Amino acid sequence: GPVLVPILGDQLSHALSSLADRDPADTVVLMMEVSEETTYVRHHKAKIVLILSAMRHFAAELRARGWTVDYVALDDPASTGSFTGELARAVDRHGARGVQVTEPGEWRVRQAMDGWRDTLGVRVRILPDTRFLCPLPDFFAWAGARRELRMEYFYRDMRRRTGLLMEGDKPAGGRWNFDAENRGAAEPGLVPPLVPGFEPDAITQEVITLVEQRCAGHFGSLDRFAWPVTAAQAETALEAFLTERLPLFGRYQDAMLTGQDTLYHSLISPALNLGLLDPLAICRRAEAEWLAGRVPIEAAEGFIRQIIGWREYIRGMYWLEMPGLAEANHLEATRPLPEFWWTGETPMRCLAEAVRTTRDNAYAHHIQRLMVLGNFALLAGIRPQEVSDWFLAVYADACEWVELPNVAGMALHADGGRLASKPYAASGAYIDRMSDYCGSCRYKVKQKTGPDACPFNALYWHFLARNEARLAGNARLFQPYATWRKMSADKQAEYLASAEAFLTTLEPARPGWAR
Ligand code: FAD
Ligand code: DLZ
Ligand code: SF4
Repeated sequence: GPVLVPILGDQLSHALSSLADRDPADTVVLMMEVSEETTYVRHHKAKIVLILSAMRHFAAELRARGWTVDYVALDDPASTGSFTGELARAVDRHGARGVQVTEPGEWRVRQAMDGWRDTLGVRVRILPDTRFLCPLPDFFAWAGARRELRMEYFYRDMRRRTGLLMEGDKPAGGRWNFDAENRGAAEPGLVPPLVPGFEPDAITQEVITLVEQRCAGHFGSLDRFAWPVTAAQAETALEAFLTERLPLFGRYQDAMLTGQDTLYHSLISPALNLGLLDPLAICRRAEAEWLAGRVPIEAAEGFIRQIIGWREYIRGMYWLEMPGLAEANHLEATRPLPEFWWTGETPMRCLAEAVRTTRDNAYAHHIQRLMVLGNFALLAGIRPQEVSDWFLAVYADACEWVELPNVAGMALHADGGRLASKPYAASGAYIDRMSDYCGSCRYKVKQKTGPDACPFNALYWHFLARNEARLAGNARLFQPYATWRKMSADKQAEYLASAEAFLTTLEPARPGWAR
C-alpha cells in the first residue's frame, strides 16, 4: 500500500517536510477535521472557521497539484473524533505500509504521535518542522550553554544565521535593536489604513454554517469574518501591510486607541501559524522595503525581530519547558478568571475594549494582550491555567506552542522568570500614557485609592506587596520596592484595602466557557 501523510490544521504549507520526498503516485495525504481538536478548548467560532476553511482550501490545492487527498469532514458520521482514531481507520482503509508526518506544534499531539509508533502496526516517521528557522536541537544547545535565556541574544544569533539586516558581521544601521525609536503613544485622531478583508466564499460559507450548528455556545462572533483562508489571500494581506502599515509599525507598536482594532499591526499571525505564509520570506520582503528606502530601519528591524526573534524564541522555550510550563504557577495565583473576560461587561474601559475586539475579531494586538489583559491577570493573581485556557480559546492565531509561553512566561511570570527578566506589571499610568481609554472610563486614572480610583493603581501595590518574598530580590524591581517601603503604614494599608475591596467585586466565570 501507499505511505500515508497526515497533514494537521496548522501544517498548511506546500513545502512541508513530510511531503518533500514523497511521490504523489505512492502517497495518500490524510486531512482530518476532528471534534477532539475543535473542543479541547471551546475555541472562538472564527478560529474554528478559519482553520477548517483553510484546511479545505489547502486540500483542494493539493489535489490540483496531483496529490491524492483523503479528507475526513467534521460531520462524517463514521468519524472517531480524534487524530489517533482517524489515522488508524485510514491505515486500514488504504492498506498503508507506513506513515510519514511533520512534528506537530503541540505537546499534547506529540504525545499522541509518539504513541502511534506502538499502536498502528506500521512504520511511523516523524520529521522536523522546517518551517521554523531555528531547529529545536540548535535551540536546546543555545539554551543549554546559558544560565539566563534572554531573547535579545538569541535574536542576534538569528540575525547572523539568516543574514537579515546584516552588513557583513555588523548589524545594519549600527545597532541590533531600535526599540528606543519605537514605542510611541497613540495620538487621538490617528487614522490607520484599513486592513483588507476577504469575503467568505462558498467553502467558507459552508464551514460557517457547520460551526454555527455545532459550536453555537462557543465564544465570539462570526459577523465580521474576513481572515485570509488561502496562501494567495494571505499574500494580498501581507502586501497591504508592507506598503501601508510597516513604515509606522515600530512607532505605534505599543499604542492603543478606542475602536481602532488593528492600528499598524500586520495581522499575519493567523496565516503564519497555519502555514499559509513563510516566516523567512516575510522577513526578506520587509528587509527589501528598507533597502528600497520605503521604510525606516526602526520599522523593519522591529518587525523582523518579532518574527525571527520573539516567535522563534517562544517556540524554542515551549519545547524546552514542556510539560512543566502548562502547570507552572511560580506566584501561586489562585483567583478564578472573572466572568467579564467572556462578556466584556466591566466599567474598566481598557479591558472592555480588549474583550470587545477579541469577541468581534478573534484578535487583539500585542499590547492589549500583554499590558491590559495580561497585566490585569498578573496583578489580580488569576490562576495561570485559567488565563491560558482563555487565550488559547479566543484568538485566531492561538496555537499552544506560542500562546502558553506568552501567557505563563511573558505575561504572568508563572515560570519564575525563565522567559522574561521581570514581570510586566504596570499601574494605570502606563495604560493612560499609551492609549486614549482613560478619558472615557468610569474610573479616574489619577486617583490612587477608593471606589472611583483606577483599579490598576491599588492592584499594582497589592501585587508587589503580596509577592515581596519572591520578587524583592529582582534588581529590576528595586525602585518600586524602595518606593513601597518608603510609604507610610497608613498609605500602604489604604492601597491594600482598596485593592481587596475591588477584588471582592470580581465574579468568577461561569463554568463551560472554556472547557
Ligand atoms: P504584529 O504586531 O504585526 O507582529 C508581527 C508578528 O510577530 C506576529 O504575527 C507574530 O508572528 C510575531 N510576534 C510578535 N510578538 C510575538 C510574541 N510575543 N510571540 C510570538 N510571536 C510574536 N501570538 C500568536 O501567534 N498566538 C498566540 O496565541 C499568542 N498569544 C499571546 C498571548 C499573550 C498574553 C501575549 C502577550 C502575546 C501573545 N502572542 C500570540 C504574541 C503577539 O501578541 C501576537 O503574535 C500578535 O499580537 C499577533 O498580531 P499581529 O500579527 O498583528 O502581530
Ligand atoms: C485548532 C484546530 C481545530 C479547531 N480543529 C482542527 C481540526 O479539526 N483538524 C486539525 O487537523 N487541526 C485542527 N486544529 C489545529 C490543531 O489543533 C493543531 O494542528 C494541533 O494542535 C497541532 O499540534
Ligand atoms: Fe483602564 Fe484604569 Fe484607564 Fe479605566 S482608568 S481605562 S481601568 S487604566
